[in-house]
Amino acid sequence: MKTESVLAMLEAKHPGEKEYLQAVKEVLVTIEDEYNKHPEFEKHRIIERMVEPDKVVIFRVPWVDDKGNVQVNLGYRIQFNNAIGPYKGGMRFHSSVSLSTFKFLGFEQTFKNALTTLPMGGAKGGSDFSPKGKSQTEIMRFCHAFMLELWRHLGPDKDVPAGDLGVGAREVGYMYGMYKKLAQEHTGTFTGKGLEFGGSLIRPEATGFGAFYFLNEMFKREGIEIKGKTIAISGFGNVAWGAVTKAAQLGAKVVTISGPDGYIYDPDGISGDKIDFMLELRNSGQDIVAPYVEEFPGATFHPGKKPWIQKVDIAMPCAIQNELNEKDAEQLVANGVMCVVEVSNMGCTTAATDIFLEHKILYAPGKAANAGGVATSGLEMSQNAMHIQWTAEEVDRQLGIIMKNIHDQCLQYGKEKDGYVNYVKGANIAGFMKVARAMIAQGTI
Ligand code: 2IT
Repeated sequence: MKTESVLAMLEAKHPGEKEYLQAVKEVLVTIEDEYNKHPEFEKHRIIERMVEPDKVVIFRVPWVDDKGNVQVNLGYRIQFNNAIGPYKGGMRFHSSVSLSTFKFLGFEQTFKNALTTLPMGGAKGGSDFSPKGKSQTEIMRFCHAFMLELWRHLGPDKDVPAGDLGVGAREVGYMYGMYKKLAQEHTGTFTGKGLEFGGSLIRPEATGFGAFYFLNEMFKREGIEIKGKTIAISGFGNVAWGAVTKAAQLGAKVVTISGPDGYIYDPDGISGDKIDFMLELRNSGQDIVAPYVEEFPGATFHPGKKPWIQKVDIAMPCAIQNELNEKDAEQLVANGVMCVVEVSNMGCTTAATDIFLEHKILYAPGKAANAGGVATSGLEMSQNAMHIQWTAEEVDRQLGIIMKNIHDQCLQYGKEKDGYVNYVKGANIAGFMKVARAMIAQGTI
């Protein structure tokens, strides 16, 4: 395999799919050497098969808003790869999405899910529907309209969606409700469900908690403690909330959160009722963080700015792809950052990641660090299949074990001669190996 020729082929076939090509390139560059040690991969054309989704479903979603006007959105589901298990991955509702967004997310999800140790294939989906400023009934009507087409592509052992940006427990509830009615079964073909109808304890916290369990493993190797460290977090949604909650439990100080309107700097640290206020901010449906300073006047709001200019020990992007760029990375390094945990999917640009690796900063890529979310979705699927509910302690314990296991897999392939661990390389190769071996075992399909 030659990375350049595979990329040239993809660029010609899929021009303009920027995020997708970026995600593929990042993986190819890091696995090339290992790939070429295994002639069977080339023989089976594994990489040419793995970079293309198994199937793409795109459909029209017409619905009626509160004023009686007809609205038209696009729905997507990318069933990327089911070599190791049923398709699994979240749904994103955001005005900015395109086919490229979902293909990059589905591609990343395939590797991430492989790392979780659970039998889950990769998928992603969603819509260009923007929940911002929509009423509760509009959101419900949209979710129901969306499922009228998507339901036929789903199933508990076929394809199991969950939440992502713009899709939380409320949206999952509406989508699952319509799915259940149409499919005439209640087997939990969605994760992130409400606790009353098959949801798992700890699933809401899982992505943020898992990122800290991963960070803890990285720090343990270095003999560093999380306690007392200052942390910059971006975003204020579900993932950021879980991360801030765990940081406070571990005695670290989170000094920033952010939204599309700018970032909040709170020198006293975000803990206690400030964490609860994050939920209020999100529930307002306005997608802004500025109201935080009215509630907590010790903090300052920095309109239009990103939190990466603050001097902190740890940076954790928790919002959206490419939210931390080359300049941000340079700034963080100049300010002496010791660790960067990419919690959003592809939160760092390639140039930013390269800067962290060049400076030998402890750097965790999203597909390892944020895998706790989908891993706990896998645990929700297990509970549904067994018709039982585990305690929060039990789910949290299993999440901890899974994150440690992901860390160990990264070490296996990412350790360099000088002892530095390139977690990007480690995660990509470990995820790739599992999917590749499963594909070869199943023949050319
Ligand atoms: O990016 C992700 O891993 C998610 N949005 C969670 C997916 C899931 O199926 O729980």
